[in-house]
Amino acid sequence: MRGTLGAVVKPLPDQLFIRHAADADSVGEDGGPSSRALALGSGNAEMRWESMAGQGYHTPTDRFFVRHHTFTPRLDAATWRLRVHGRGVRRQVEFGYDDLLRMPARTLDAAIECAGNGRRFYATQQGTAAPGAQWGLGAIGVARWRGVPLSEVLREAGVRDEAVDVVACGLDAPFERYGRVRRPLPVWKAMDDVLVAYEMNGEPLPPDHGFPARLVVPGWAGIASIKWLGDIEVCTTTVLTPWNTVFYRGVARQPVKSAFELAWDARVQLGEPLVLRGRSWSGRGRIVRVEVSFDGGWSWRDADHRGHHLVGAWLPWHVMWVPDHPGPHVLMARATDASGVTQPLVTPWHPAGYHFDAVVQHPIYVVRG
Ligand SMILES: Nc1nc2c(c(=O)[nH]1)N[C@H]1C(S)=C(S)[C@@H](COP(=O)(O)O)O[C@H]1N2
Ligand SMILES: [Mo]
Repeated sequence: MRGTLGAVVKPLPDQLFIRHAADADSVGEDGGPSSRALALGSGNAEMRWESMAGQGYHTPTDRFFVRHHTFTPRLDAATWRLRVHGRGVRRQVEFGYDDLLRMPARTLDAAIECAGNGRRFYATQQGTAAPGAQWGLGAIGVARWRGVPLSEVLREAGVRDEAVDVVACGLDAPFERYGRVRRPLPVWKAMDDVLVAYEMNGEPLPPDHGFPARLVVPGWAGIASIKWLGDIEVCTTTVLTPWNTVFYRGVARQPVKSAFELAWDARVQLGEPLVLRGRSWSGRGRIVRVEVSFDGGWSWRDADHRGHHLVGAWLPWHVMWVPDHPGPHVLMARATDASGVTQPLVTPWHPAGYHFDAVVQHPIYVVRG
């Protein structure tokens, strides 16, 4: 038994995270409300992008964003069970933690990104605030996940031809009046590239990220990647849950986005050559081009990259720049993905603030040395 009790909640230091206090008055979209917001391991925290500077391809676990509807449950791997059942399978099966560890394992480098990532720019760039946690661009991380393909888990139960939706349910506390956090996946996606992960960046999954096991659904909105997995129901009809009707309605694949590995309002030296770094990603395929503007979008320059880019993860890039006049500047980066979509300057309004894919205006100050 390699498992432990999921008892440790990770610290969220201010150098690595921006916390989003759950607001008791906000609607229950991504981020709120929760009167339990003061409980240990509750609430939401996004990664500060400057904390990715100098890091490798993956987001270190200590700075990977955290998004809970309630709070981190303490689960014991020794008694934990994953149940697979429903009309869409031939037989009900149960897996313990050790059963999963004994099954054929796969490693997957993939991003998890909240559908509400970038929500605050609806207010700051487009003048109309969307309700919910006011995420900047830090509600994304890329980790090396290891676990068992969901297709293998489902095969043990014998998937019927009639199967339509696969509903994954978490073991965390019920969210308000909506019950346990759960979300249907179409069976084709469930059988395609989804992982039942028990490891993150080479360690057992930490409690905040779903110990003992979670789904990792590449390219899709974070809500699909159910943490603290306890139950998978395979259904023969389309399923409606609060998490595809009241919340996260109509979101599946994530759009294309870009971020600089730089603090907001960063100070840079006048006249000093600078290598600016960032990353771009899309749930619809690889990034094929990244352009950067230093003059408010009048002119654009191609960023360089080494082509290290996995489907379902991100492309790191860099660009040289010599700031030639002091004062406030705006940096902009825009990416194009393999589906041919380039980040627009304005995102169409979304009432829940999902899918903000417009070019983000990143303010910096050029100062004399
Ligand atoms: N059981 C359960 N799974 C969940 C959630 C939750 O609150 N409970 N939050 C979802 C949402 S909205 C997101 S964006 C991701 C966040 O994953 P992370 O906290 O590991 O970054 O988990 C998803 N899975
Ligand atoms: Mo999310």
